[in-house]
Amino acid sequence: MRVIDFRSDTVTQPTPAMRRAMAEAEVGDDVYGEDPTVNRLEALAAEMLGFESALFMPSGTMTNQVALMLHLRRGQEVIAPRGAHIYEYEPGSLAVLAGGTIRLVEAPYGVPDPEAVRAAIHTSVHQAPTGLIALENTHNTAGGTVVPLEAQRAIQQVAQAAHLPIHLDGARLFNAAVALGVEAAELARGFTTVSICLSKGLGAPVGSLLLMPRALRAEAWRYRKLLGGGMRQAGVLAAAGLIALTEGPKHLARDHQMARALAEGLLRLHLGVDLRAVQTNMVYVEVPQAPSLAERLRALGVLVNAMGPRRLRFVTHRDLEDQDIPQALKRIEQALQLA
Ligand code: TLP
Repeated sequence: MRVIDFRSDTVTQPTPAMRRAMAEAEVGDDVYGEDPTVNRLEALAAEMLGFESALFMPSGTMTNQVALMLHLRRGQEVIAPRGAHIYEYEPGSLAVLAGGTIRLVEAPYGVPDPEAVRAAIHTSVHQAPTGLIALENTHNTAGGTVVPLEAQRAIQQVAQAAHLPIHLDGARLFNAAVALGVEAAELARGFTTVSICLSKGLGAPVGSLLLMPRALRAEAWRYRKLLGGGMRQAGVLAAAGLIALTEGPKHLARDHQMARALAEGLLRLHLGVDLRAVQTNMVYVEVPQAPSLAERLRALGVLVNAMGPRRLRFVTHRDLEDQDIPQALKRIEQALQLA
């Protein structure tokens, strides 16, 4: 039985072209800044996203955390949308590494109201001072939802007026760009720092990049080192990353179509799906007992993540075949009958 894996877009395998590029990569010691393939990847990412500089790291968690360390002083607060990955799935790293705390603002479909962001900024000496505003695009726990450009610009203006830096967790920025039909650079513009992941829908085995102004790079480099993120001949990874960055975005529209078809199929099975939230490559489903349904699905060869007691998450990605969607729907119907 073919196993259909919807747990995440991180499960994608490197393509044959990536594996070839990895085998043939020209490498050097990146801790000396001498890996030509890493240097090429960083230069290309900076150019594509309209930034002065980029730094390659092993994970999205590390790029986000280095950004938080850059922007926050001990005891400062970051304002972030409810459900933000930096809070929900980076296990206390903000407190441990940056010494920061967080203020979450309501964010229906991942989009905070700019006025609520403005109101959340602390200026009183009796409260934790605000040091940073953060956004997430696409917003994972809101459904892989896209932050519209007008909302983004309004929140960036709030940050600017308050002289605050603004960070974007753009782990799936290219999904947002494809959904909105704009260049990723357009969505990256106006942020102080942006983190992007090559290892999700873009298909690389490992790797994320932090985009930033040149003036922040030396400090970011030091924090990456502090976290143990110096990777020596990392060009073998960057070689796959270069293919992910240039070829990966072309596959995302198909991922989004598959998510849509899956969501519509799940609705036909009378499952709780909010179609309005299905904007990219994720489908969240409300069910009474998510972990036990996930277990039954696993037994039928469909892998999904239970994100809490009553939510299942399906993520589509390039390693799924067209037939997998109707096939998965059949197996899901079967699992529901077993309940
Ligand atoms: N998210 C993972 C899990 O941690 C939930 C996933 O499968 O979706 N920002 C966002 C918005 C993310 O969704 C993720 C990964 C990260 C950052 C962290 O990236 P990695 O896993 O490379 O540290």
